[in-house]
Amino acid sequence: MKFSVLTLFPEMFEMLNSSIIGRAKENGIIEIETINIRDFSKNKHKKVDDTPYGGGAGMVMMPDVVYEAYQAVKTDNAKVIYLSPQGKTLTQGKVRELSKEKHLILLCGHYEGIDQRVLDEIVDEEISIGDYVLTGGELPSMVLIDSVSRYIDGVISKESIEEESFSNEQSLLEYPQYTRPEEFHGMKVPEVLLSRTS
Ligand code: 4H3
Repeated sequence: MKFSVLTLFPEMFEMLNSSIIGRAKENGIIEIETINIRDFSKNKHKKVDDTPYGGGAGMVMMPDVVYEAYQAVKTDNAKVIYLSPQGKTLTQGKVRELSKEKHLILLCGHYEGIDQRVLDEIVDEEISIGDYVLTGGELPSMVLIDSVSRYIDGVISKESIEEESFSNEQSLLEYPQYTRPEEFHGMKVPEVLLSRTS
């Protein structure tokens, strides 16, 4: 699975070099490419945004710069996702569906958003990670990358995927977990679990 992230803040994605996702990258199981949208500005001051037509607060990312960045990474089998509070809420079912794709292009907005015309032209799906507004699409992109990567073969054990919450049709909830010591601050591990340490 390849993720291409279009963003003004590629350094934020260094977080994904740690832990399980970092190891999956090292092992070549997933690839995460970040593209700095600013690199595609033709303006001498590397400007990427402008004031909105019709007025209002804040700045809007310009369509041509975003389009050029997209052109630099698109492939024939890529699916383009725009992270926004207006999108369809990400669910575990959606995560599993996306994990079957070969190439996801994640478009991260900043400021007030992105010119609607380039969104209409390149975006296949608009996704939200929940009903709240963030300063940019970077954190939602990372949430999507993390959740989708768990379904890629070799990233985590098969058992972890099968045992987890939401993964089966009954939406079985995860139960509380315990490890050693057997007693902590006077609280004991439930008796029923003590004979079943694997
Ligand atoms: C996604 C993006 C929340 C979510 C986001 C979410 C900034 C999109 C700007 C960025 C637009 C304002 N906030 N809930 N913010 O998944 O470019 O909407």
